[in-house]
Amino acid sequence: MTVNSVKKVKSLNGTIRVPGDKSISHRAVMFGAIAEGTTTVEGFLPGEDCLSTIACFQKLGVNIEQDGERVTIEGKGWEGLEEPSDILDVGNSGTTTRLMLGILATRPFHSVVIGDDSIAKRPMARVTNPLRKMGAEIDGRNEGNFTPLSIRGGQTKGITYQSKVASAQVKSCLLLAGLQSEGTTSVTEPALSRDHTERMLEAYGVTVTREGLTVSVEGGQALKAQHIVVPGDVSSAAFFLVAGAIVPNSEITLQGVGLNPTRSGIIDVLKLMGASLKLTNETMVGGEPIADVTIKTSELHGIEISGDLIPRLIDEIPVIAVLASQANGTTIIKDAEELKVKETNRIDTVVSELTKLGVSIQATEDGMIINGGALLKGATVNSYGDHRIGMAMAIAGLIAEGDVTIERSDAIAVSYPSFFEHISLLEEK
Ligand code: SPQ
Repeated sequence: MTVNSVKKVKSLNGTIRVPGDKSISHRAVMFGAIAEGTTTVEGFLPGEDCLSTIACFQKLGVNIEQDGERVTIEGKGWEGLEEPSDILDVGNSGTTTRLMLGILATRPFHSVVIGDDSIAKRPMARVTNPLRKMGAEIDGRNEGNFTPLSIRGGQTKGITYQSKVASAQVKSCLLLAGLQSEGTTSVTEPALSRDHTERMLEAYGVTVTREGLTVSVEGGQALKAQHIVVPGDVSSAAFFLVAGAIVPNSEITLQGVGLNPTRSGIIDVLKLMGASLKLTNETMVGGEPIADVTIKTSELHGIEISGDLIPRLIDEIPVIAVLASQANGTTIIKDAEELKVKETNRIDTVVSELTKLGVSIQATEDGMIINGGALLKGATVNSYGDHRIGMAMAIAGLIAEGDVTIERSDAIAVSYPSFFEHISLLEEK
């Protein structure tokens, strides 16, 4: 088991560039794999999750070369995918699992998908049920809800689907299957989830129709190879935005952060809580808005976070809980049941681990209530194999009296392999 200890720092100052966006890196590789021609990716996130995506598509017969943040994918179109002779191991990645199932649903061959212990507990019926309705044959534990999953694709039919959850993985999975199905596929969600699939499919030459909360594609569409530049991951930036706001005497600039409005809820929350934050160099990269974000130590106050804001910051809630513990007053997080089906049950793990550090925090059915003004104390905590829990605890450690020792800290490499290096860079300056 890997263990890391974090000590209190006097201040954090300087400029860093956070790694490439995880959601966009996955999509760049998958879409390149089904496109015709050679796709090149710049700014790719070489985190474990995205490396799992590369390994799966290599097993599907696609020639992919990765060198750090550069990836070259020799796409041969949908027909270029081949029946894998080995199981497809998605590691810890829900995105790889659900989006790849959408692609496999239309391929006339058999594949077996497995992942780690965390993936084995995450619900897959949200994609396997609609994919079955489209015509794919899928089997697996608990009637196809859990990995290992076995899938045999084939000629599928378009679907009109009302998703119960605001999930980009459900939406993307069905849209990908829809691209090779008969007729139209439409997905409606209860609130807008991240729209990287829609934006990137358009960049790859696909026609995508959006009307309110409904996205549709026509079947029979091919993708054309592209050069994709991946923006910095706002979900990774969130850890340093919170650190900048809560560590005394700090000023941090994060360069080239992706600020797609479906992902930028953390910026809204920081502003609503009173943080001193500035955006500069706002521009577009690969169809996605980016900016440099500068944050300073701030006086914060508690707020309510709920409704349509939740899908725009769902992955940031663990570190938002750390932020809220340092605000004046109470912060209430509601409508966030989806936290229960992430790498861990993030309501339970945030509450249990922050309680160990001295935060007064209660779990609710759909979120948590965090009392501000906590004086954090050192303790041994556990990531439980969840990268975002590990990083949230490390950020708390920067202001705790006494060491915060994080068990299973290796999980952080799933999305941010250079996380501890970046902390030291900001400490040294
Ligand atoms: O890929 P994975 O494991 O599902 O990763 C997480 C994360 O914290 O990095 C969730 F646990 O991000 C998801 C996110 O929560 C990535 C994602 C995407 O790229 O489409 C969408 C969100 O999940 P969902 O289920 O709401 O669609």
